[in-house]
Amino acid sequence: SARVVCFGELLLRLSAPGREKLLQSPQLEVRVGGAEANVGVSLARFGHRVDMVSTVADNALGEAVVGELRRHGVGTSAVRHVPGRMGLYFLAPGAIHRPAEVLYDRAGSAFALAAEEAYDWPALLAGADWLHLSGITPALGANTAAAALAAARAARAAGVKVSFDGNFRPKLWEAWEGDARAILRGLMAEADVLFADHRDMGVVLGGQYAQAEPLQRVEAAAADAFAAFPHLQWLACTLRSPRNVDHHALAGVLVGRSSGTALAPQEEVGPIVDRIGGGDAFAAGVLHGLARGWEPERTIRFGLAAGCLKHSVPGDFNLVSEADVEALVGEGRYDVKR
Ligand code: KDG
Repeated sequence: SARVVCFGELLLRLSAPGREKLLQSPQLEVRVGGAEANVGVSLARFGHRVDMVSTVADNALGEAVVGELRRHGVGTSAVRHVPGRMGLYFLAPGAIHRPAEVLYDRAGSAFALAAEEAYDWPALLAGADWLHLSGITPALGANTAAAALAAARAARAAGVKVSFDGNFRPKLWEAWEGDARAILRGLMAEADVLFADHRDMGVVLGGQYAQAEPLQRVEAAAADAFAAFPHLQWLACTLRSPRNVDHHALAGVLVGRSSGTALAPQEEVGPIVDRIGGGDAFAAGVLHGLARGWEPERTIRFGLAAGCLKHSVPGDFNLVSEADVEALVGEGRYDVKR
């Protein structure tokens, strides 16, 4: 198994039950989330040794969040507890003709305010095989943008592979007028594995991907990414076809610098129980395959099946095992030779 360090904000998610809107709901359900933590929980459940690097509030909420990660097998000894507040997000899952609502309440969180110097990266990365981080952390402000870049550079210098999920969140960048293009470019330049599609690459590289087929757009974006980022070996994404608020179809794409494109055929997903964290579950599934040294084809099928399975689990975490994912891969369309 691999040793993986995940760096990012731990959030409390407060969601309205059922189909309720945020403005009407008399009760909110509390869950733990955060894109990088979601990846970490999946990887821990797949048998890897995962450590979270983060900063939480030194109060009962911070303690609860850290306890939840530990419960799912993620190491939390590198989480800093400091005076301050936890970041929150509010969610109403939406209903017919009404999209999901996500409200962030995380400005000035303990994580967002932590200075770059708060993290001793050479020590935190000692013995690690992978560092996973995402475009959410640098979108939170100048401190976290600097910290994310320092982490990625330290990993590169130490021979730790860097996995970066674009996770482009315009709302967060707009709040502080951060230069998303320049900052994400700097981070992607350190990445070995990139989770990004043609829209993300359009933001970062300015490319116009107008090819007729979604797959061609991704392949064109991947070619630009390989040209721009010298360390990059893999680019992965899902292709999503919306059906309705309860249902979409997902296909998986994994493009290798030297191995070409591997595809996981489109799967119908629905009725959806909870789609938050689906992208993180996909990323974790792909990282699992890469860490195991599987063929690209097997890797992308496992990644897509992991992402699909997440849609059946309430909360942000994909609380499934490798065997659960393999069982889904084993069903017909996910016919993987072992
Ligand atoms: O990918 C899921 C994340 O969006 C969720 O956990 C919340 O980290 C989060 C964010 O910043 O949106």
